[in-house]
Amino acid sequence: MNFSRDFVFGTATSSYQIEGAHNEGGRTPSIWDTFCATPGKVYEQHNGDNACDHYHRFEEDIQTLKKLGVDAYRFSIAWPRIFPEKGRYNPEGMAFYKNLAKRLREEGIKPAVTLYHWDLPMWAHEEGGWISRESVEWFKDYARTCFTELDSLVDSWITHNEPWCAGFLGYHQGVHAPGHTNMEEAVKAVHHMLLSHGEAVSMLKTEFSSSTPIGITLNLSPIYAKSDSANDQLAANNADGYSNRWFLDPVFKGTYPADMMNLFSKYVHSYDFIKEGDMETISVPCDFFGINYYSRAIVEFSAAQDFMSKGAFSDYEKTGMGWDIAPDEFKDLIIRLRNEYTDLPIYITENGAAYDDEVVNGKVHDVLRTRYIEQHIQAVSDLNDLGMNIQGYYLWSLLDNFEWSFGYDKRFGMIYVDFDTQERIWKDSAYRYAEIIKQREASLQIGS
Ligand code: PNW
Repeated sequence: MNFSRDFVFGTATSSYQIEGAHNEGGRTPSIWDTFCATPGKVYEQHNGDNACDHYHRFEEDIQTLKKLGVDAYRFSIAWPRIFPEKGRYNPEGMAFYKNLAKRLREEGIKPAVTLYHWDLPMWAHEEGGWISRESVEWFKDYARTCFTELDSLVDSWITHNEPWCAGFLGYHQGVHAPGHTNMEEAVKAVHHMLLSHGEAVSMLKTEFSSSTPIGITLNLSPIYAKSDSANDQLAANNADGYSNRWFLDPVFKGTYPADMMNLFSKYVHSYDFIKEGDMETISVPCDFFGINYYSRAIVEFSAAQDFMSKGAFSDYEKTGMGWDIAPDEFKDLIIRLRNEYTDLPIYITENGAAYDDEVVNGKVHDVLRTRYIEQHIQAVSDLNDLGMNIQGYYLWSLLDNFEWSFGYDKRFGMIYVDFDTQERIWKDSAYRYAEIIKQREASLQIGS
């Protein structure tokens, strides 16, 4: 492995997944609190009420970050802590993040901050949520407040995390909050999220004349057809359109893909929610591109599945989520992005794996996760040898946490969390990650 001195090794979390303290500091509910309270939505009706209690234990967690030796820590801000009601700013909520960012800096860790990692305030949802174009204005107010209070403490801004999940899992597939199953709503919600991204990027650069790098994070998955048949090829094209191009094209080319607009028009009765100038706003130049990579997909044609192609069997080894372990396909993905979309610096803002970890004599020998991480960091190194300009890697996740509809059943952390006692236990993967980070420094001292 070969990493330059300024390559960023980090780890990532998000507010609702780790903070807990759901009714403290003036926070009001988000759509995820409501979704969790709805029977049948989340595994054993788990919720983020307490999660990792990070809100009270952030000092301990910062010490863990320090011991890991990470350069950067990616966390998100809970919007309902900042604006618990429409138009009412809550300085107490902001104080938590100010302090967190300040303490990270004091410890030499760069804060990389995500504005939206899915916890939309309930008040905003009740006024139409992302389906309403007004959401763009609410998000701008929220972003402006965060920029005003935190820009001097933050090393990079991420406007949105994975609008595919927030939009399509939340409003089309119904498996994430707010649990709607309406494709027209989903396409509108995505449009407004992307618009709010563009608006926030422009705001930071013009209103704030800030030089803090800002970008968006997309979850991307390379898609392969099960066979050469024309039908399977079409299925792969459509799956790629739904998962990847519906986001890449507007952000980098200022257009939605025409083939997908056409397919979606069976559900989307009118595209007149796309106003003049919107596509220019969405495609405003950013400073970097964030990618969350977990797996690839193989699809086959199925008439019943419409544009959502059917997942096909694969004999690849799987993680605890049942996701194929595919570091080579990760390379395909990045090379494609370089060829077809962008020269911007890339950050892998999430990569990791869930497994059923077991504590034995106070230790967690997570051999499979450790190997997953090594393989993907090796892939990043290989990609950089090919000149792909990946500037950082954030491991998902620092801690076992609330894994959305899977509740606490899926553990993604390199640090094990006992959710009864809140004890944190280093898994072998955490020791290995610390070693990888350290070795990079050691080899550089010799080489330079
Ligand atoms: C991402 N899928 O979510 C999120 O950014 C994290 O909050 C999450 O914990 C992590 O990945 C692990 O899942 C995803 O269904 C959720 O394809 C679902 C999917 C992809 C990403």
